[in-house]
Amino acid sequence: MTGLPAASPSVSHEPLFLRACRRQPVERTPVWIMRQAGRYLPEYRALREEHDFLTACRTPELACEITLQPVKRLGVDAAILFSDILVPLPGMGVEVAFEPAPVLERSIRSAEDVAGLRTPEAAEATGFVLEAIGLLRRELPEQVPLIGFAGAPFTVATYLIEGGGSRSFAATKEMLFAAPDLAHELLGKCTVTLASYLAEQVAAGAQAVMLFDTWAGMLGPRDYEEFARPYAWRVLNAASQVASLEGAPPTLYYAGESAGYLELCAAVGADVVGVDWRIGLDEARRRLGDTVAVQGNLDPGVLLGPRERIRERVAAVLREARALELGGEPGSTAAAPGHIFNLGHGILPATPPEHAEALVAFVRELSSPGGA
Ligand code: 1CP
Repeated sequence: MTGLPAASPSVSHEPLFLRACRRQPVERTPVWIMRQAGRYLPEYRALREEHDFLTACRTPELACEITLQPVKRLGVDAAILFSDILVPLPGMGVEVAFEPAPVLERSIRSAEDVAGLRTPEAAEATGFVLEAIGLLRRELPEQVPLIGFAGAPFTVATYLIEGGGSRSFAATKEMLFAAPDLAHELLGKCTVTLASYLAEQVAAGAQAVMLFDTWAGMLGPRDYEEFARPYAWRVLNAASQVASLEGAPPTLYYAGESAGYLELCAAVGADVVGVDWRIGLDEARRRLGDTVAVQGNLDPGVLLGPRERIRERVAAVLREARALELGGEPGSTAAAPGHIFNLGHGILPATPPEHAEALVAFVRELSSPGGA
């Protein structure tokens, strides 16, 4: 042995969230909330009165402060960088406005449009994100790891093709089915950009990375296999290969409305698969197998109901997470290995902040030993 401190053989000092991502034992279920920094928080709205959304994303001190807001108020077990999946687009050559829904300066539909897109290095195009990560690693408590994130190539490509959000995704589908080669070229360019973006976040200090494939659910399984999964795999693979002192970062993958193709989501190769409320966690676990951790899956709408209902529904999610664990007492809400508590999608802006606080407190209480 040298003078270096010995590496602890036990992992129990590792933050709960990182242990759950790796399916290691936990004393209680870690919890965080998708879109936990945002419009339901009065402190966020106050800051947004003085700064517009993009300025907040592009100013490391502001992004850092907003990221910390829910950590301070709610006591969540992970922080997610305050940014947006569309922040890399200006670097590709397409400006974005948030009104608050995103509106792109132009849509990308022709071969010429695709050929004109740039694939910038993250350090050049989005250095402010990397700087915010550096600030956050100094500010965050040791037990609260920082999640970096990106949109998955398919989901980001839908915004480029549609020129913003969409309900029918008609322009996207037209490209997929009328010009599949062009779609693959566009997806390839998004993949190169987003792989660099996510890998650089890890190099800057992100301790886990999450890929949002929010609109993948509008594809049938066969088209998901062709247009979404391989590109998501490439981005996560690039991020997980970045060597850091802390080892490979756990990877999380969330696809919207994924109940119809959950097995395919597992094949993206992430350590954690996000699940929404359209499927029970017990059934999700059965279909995903036990080689991945599962994150979810409370309906965000439950937080609009009263505290008693929130407690009851938190207990139900914890019980479902446990249902398939060997040796678990039936009906117990004690922490299930490989489960991270979250909503099944982003928190709604109308949510009373006290209800988000209650959610975190209930998960802590009910999943702790003797808590049920
Ligand atoms: O006015 C405002 O303050 C802007 C509202 C807002 C916020 C707070 C937008 C515009 N984006 C964000 C932050 C954001 N977006 C975060 C960080 C906050 C946190 O989680 O704590 C993250 C992770 C995202 C990711 C994001 N943006 C996704 C994937 C996750 C999901 O919810 O499915 C998607 C699809 C977007 C696009 C987007 N950006 C903003 C809006 C309103 C939308 C959705 C619009 C649409 O329906 O197309």
